[in-house]
Amino acid sequence: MHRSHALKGVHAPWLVAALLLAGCGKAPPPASSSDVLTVRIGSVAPLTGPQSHLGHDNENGARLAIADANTQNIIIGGKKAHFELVGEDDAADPKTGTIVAQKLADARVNGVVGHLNSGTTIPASKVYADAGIVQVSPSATNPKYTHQGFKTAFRVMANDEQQGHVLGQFVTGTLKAKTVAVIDDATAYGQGLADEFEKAVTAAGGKVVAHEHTDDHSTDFSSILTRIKSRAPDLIFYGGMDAQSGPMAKQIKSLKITSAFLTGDGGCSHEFAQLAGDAAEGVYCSLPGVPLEKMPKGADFKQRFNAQYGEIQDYAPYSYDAVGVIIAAMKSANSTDPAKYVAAMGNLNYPGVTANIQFDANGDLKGGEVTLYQWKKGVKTPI
Ligand code: ABU
Repeated sequence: MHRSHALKGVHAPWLVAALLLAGCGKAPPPASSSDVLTVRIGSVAPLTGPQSHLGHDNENGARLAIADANTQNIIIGGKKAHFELVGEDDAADPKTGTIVAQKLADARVNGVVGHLNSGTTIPASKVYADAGIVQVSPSATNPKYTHQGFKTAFRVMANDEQQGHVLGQFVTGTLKAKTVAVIDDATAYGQGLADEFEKAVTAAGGKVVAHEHTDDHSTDFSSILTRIKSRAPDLIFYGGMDAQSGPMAKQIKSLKITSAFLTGDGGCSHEFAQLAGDAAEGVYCSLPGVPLEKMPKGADFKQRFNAQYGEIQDYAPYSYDAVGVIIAAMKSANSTDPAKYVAAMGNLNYPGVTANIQFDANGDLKGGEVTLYQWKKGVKTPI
């Protein structure tokens, strides 16, 4: 009698079954009878501000990987995994980066792809390490990120020690530049790469005649460039992002500076060519990895990404692979719990879009490559 009263108005069938079974002395079914396992992967990048085009590029790379994974009927721990992207905006700001990282840690996401910038990735990595959450950056290249002893930190591209060395060799060896001027944006990435570049140039016998600093929001470099013009270097190197390298290339041209101009990966995007216009012609830049057309599955990725999201800026394929390695490790460990699958990250041999991905003991990509390009008629051409 009492029981029928209790059931009145109860519409959840599992609850009715549970109550009836409890009355029969049998164990009730679990609260969720679903065979679907929801797996949440955070993606953090600047989605607002001057780098938002790069942030959306990263996020869309991750989004495409998640959409692909959801078509693959992936079973983890006996359940069909359904992957969800949790996108967050850190505005390329280190403080916001740690706030957003804590938000994802509190939400207990199963893994994180990001952040985009070294300046946000490095402080955020401590938050993820403390929470035991696996983090894979698709684009942060400052070596410090993977050299802090955090077992949760991984990256899927060559770091700036490698990039700076290749750039230094290129300038002194291939271009035969004797004097260089260096400008950086005073960020972990820009200044870090500029310092590595300067080290490599000096070690190869080149002379650094000026080293100037700007920031990642400036767009007027006329006083810096005027000072550099008076030193007449063979080459100007910029360590920073495309929102600065584009206008800088324009101002180099308008000030009739004849030095060659070279930037690292942050200044080497599709957006650079848009911002620089015809001043892009002849500019050199470097990108970790091999050209997209030489990547194992690059052509297919490009065609599918272009159809859904438009031009690739820089790092979308790496973001795609960052999701891929997390899921591969989950499958290998048969668990979506970072504490259980983190060990599998170190044993992966993952056939990604960008490379065959294996990590070293620090979480860095083994055998990472760097490619040099020159802009020719609006096309970033490998040299
Ligand atoms: N790798 C260049 C852009 C991202 C960063 O390291 O800050």
